[in-house]
Amino acid sequence: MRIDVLTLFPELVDRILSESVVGRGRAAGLFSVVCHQIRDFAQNKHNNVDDTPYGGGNGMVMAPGPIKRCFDDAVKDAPDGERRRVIYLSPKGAPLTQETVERLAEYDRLVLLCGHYEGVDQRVLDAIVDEEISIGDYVLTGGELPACVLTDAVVRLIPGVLASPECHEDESISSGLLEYPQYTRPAVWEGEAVPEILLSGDHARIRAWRLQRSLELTEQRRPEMALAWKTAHPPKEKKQRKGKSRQKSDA
Ligand code: 4G0
Repeated sequence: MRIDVLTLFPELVDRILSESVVGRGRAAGLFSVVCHQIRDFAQNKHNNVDDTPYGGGNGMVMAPGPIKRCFDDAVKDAPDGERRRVIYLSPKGAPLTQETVERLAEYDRLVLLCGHYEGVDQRVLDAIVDEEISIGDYVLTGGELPACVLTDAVVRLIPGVLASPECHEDESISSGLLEYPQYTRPAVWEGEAVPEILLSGDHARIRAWRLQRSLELTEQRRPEMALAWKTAHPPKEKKQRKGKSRQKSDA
């Protein structure tokens, strides 16, 4: 996969995506990230890329010209038949979910457009953007951190980026529940012991304990998620009791 980021702060995005697990996957050639400076495609003498909004109002709007020229330059050598998705990071986008991340991980190329000021002229969005995505209900000074968040979430699904592929299976969120608490050594820390069952070696009981912790936590923090999970995982049918002890309420 190749990810192109169209931004006014290409060095910021490049630095963030050069560190840690993402940086190592990138250095190993498991995917590539190319950051493009929108300002390089300004055509006025001060290299301005923003202007005042038609109709009045506060702030500035990013002009369509530099963004379109930057985009055309970014994709100029794209092979034909390439599966490409152009994404605009914005507070009014569709909420980013693990499901969206898994879908985006299937593309050959993602082009991420980072807005600033009060956003981007609607005409260039209509011309080049396939989907508008938000990483949450809050406003940031630019789309760069959301672009890095999206990139991190997508590239960790690329084989080889994470140490072991099983990391995806057990995961909170994709399982539909929040993750159970984790513990490591020492077995007693500042007087607090690790739950005894985790030291028992009884894997069936450990699995049941973890599921119970996950369910309780999800009930407390994300009741709507717990409800959805319970609907998808009805309790297992108990073995049929013998006729004599059956009650009227059994119908
Ligand atoms: C477009 C995304 C982009 C419009 C971008 C701001 C938060 C998110 C930006 C605006 C962003 C998010 C109208 C202020 C850049 N902030 N939640 N800031 N307006 O994903």
